[in-house]
Amino acid sequence: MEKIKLARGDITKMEVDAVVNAANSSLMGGGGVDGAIHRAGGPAILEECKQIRAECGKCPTGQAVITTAGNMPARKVIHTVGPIWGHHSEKDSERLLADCYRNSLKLAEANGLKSVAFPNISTGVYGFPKDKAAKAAIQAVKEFLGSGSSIESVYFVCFDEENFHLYNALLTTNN
Ligand code: AR6
Repeated sequence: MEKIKLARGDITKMEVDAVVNAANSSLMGGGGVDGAIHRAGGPAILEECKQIRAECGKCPTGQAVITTAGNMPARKVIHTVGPIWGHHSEKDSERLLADCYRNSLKLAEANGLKSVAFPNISTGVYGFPKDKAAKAAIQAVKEFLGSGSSIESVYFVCFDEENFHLYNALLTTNN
């Protein structure tokens, strides 16, 4: 599907309408890509996250919220919370991970955003097996884009080599 693109590197540098953050349900920041996004975007992101926490409470697994992207080239950050591997059945984990991609794209659409960059949600600290995560992510995005979406491009931004090779193989064989 030509709307789906593969990129390698640091998601904080992406010139897209929205970068997605692999957050935790506190929305208060953390390590990995979450730390990188808050560092690159600056304190305005945390300020908005605090406001969301005050109004809506914690962000449940699979759900997504939106803030400014602060100093990053992107316009917005969509924060989603991936499942922690081992906390749910395998089937539920795959469904919750797919929810992250679907709900992030829904939120992008609702905000009139056309290009979205995703990191490989849950495949770092949260320990989701990378091959299973890549399959679930690609399937969820393809289904979403296939059902009449206003989103024009979705980037899978792979930071590590293993994910990049997995996505490269899956996207070239499935296209
Ligand atoms: N750009 C793109 N991808 C990145 C970057 C970056 N700058 N840095 C890391 N990755 P992780 P999770 C990749 O651990 O597993 C945080 O502490 C990384 O190689 O960031 O969903 C949160 O606050 C990996 O493939 O997120 C949560 O507590 C992917 O991003 C928890 O970690 C996801 O790894 C979330 O864990």
